[in-house]
This record gives sequence, C-alpha cells and structure tokens, in this order.
Amino acid sequence: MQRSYPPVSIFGVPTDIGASKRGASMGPEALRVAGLVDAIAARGVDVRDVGDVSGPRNPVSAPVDGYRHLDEVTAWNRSVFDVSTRELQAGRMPILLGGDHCLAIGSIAAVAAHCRSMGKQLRVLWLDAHADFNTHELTPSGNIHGMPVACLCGMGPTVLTGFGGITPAISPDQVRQIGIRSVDPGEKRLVQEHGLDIYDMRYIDEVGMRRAMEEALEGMDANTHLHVSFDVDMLDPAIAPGTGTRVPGGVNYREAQLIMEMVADSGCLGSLDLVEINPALDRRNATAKLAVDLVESLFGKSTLMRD
Ligand code: Z70
Ligand code: MN
Ligand code: MN
Ligand code: MN
Repeated sequence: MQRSYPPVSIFGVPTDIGASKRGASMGPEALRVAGLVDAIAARGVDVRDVGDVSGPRNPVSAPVDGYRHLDEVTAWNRSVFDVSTRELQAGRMPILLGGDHCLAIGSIAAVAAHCRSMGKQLRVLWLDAHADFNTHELTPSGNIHGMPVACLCGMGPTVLTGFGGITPAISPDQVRQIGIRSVDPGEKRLVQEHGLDIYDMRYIDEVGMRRAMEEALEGMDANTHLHVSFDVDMLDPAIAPGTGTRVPGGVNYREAQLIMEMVADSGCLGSLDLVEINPALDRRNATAKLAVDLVESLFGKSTLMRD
C-alpha cells in the first residue's frame, strides 16, 4: 500500500534524569549511529534531525518526598514540551530520541494540547515492560521514569501535570499498553482503579499479538492521532540487552515487527518516543540497531508489498 507520511523532525534528549541507572543519556547518539535518519529517509519520508535539547546534568541524588531529581525532570520536560509543540505546529511529526521514559510527560502533553486545538482524537500506544503508573506515595524507587502515565493522567506533582495548560493532559481510556510484565504492588491497585487497558505478556501469549494489537487499535479513524511511546524494555532482553531494567519474558522479534506493521497499516501514526536505550549496557549497539529496524516497519517497510 502506498502511504504518505508527514514530514518528520527527530530530536535528541540526552538525559537519564528519571532513572537510577546511568547511561540512557547516550541513547540519541546510539540511534543516530545506528542510522535512524537514513532509514526513515529511505522510506521516502522528508526527515530532518533538529539536534539535541539541553538541560541540567544528573546530580545522582536520593529521592525527596518520593521523587528523584524532580526539578531537573521538570526542566528537561519543559524543553521536550516546547520542541514537540513547535514541530507539531509546523505540521511535522516529532520523534523523541531518549533519554529515559520520564520525557514522555512532555512529549505527550504537547501532543494532547495539539490534538485539542486541532479537534483530533488522541490514542496513546504505550509499549513497555512496565505500566509507568506509579505515584510518589507508591513508588519503590523514586524514579520518575516509573511515573509518566500517572502524571499524564493528572496524578503527580503540579510541575509535571500542568504542561499544555490542561490537567489531566490525557485520560486513562486513551491509553493502550502492550508488553507489560512488571507492575509494582501499589501501582497494580492504581492501574485497576483507573481501568488502564493493559495487554500484558500473559494476554499476548494466550490470544497472540495480532489480536492484542487489533484490540489496542480498535476505534481509531482518520481523525485519530496515534502517539507511540516505545520503551525498548518491552522487547525481550535476549534481543534488546541495552536497557536499564531488563525483564525476562518480553516481546520477541516477530511480535515487535507485527506491532510496528499494524501501526503502519493504521495510517494514524502522528508522533513517537524511542526511549530507554542504554548504550553502556548494550552489545555493539544491537538495541539501537533493532530499534531502527522496527522504525523502518513503522514507516511501512514490509517484505512483500512493494511500495
Ligand atoms: C518500577 C519503578 C521503570 C524502567 C520504568 C520500574 C520503573 N516500576 N523502569 N521503566 N526502565 O521503579 O517505578
Ligand atoms: Mn517505560
Ligand atoms: Mn520500562
Ligand atoms: Mn501526594
């Protein structure tokens, strides 16, 4: 199928401020070295690398009131929000190269505000081993990369829930999570209370990725903006070792390709986060290379259909 994509703007956010393990700050360069820009350009897409956002260094400090590095996380997300908003307003598709997953607070808040102003429906596809639905009361770590979905749904500190002017930025019924297999006890209760739509690994094993994805994408139409937030720890650590929190039993190569192909087929892709690649823990940039391979499918590369 011949599909046309809007122009794309890639930007790097070199920080590991929301994590306790260091190294995700090197993710943007790893993705560039793995050939991300050329791979997207090869799909016939107008793609521009607008460079890196800057922000405070990682002070490597202990959590305060359940939040590690809250001021720094806020500063980085403000910049992410601003760049994402600028690119969306220019009619371009923002692709965030993380960085850790706390940065999705800024990127998705920007997308949500954009969708409101354009009268578009927003759907968030959250690809992850984790639900990232912790609060400062529930968190076992204080790491804010375990909290972005809760913050976006209005549960978090006001400095992180107010980007874009409307709180909450999104509601849980706009979110679909795929690949989940590690949820903390308090987080689990909160997820159930808010009815988050989670396709966990057991469900994927039982019904298969095709049906899980059909259900996750159900109800979208031509007026839907689909934001894909891809934490590479969704993938099985055997194929994606370069990430800070490896959880066994993840999504395999073929299932991951199918996710991306089905998103491409939806024709709704509007924005993307590529987060939690940690080159310090990787084998010869394998995880970044795999991410690039998957992004090619996201932009319509397929084996048999010539396009
Ligand atoms: C745990 C926490 C986490 C990565 C999210 C893990 C959080 N639920 N780790 N993504 N890589 O500490 O909140
Ligand atoms: Mn995550
Ligand atoms: Mn994760
Ligand atoms: Mn509180």
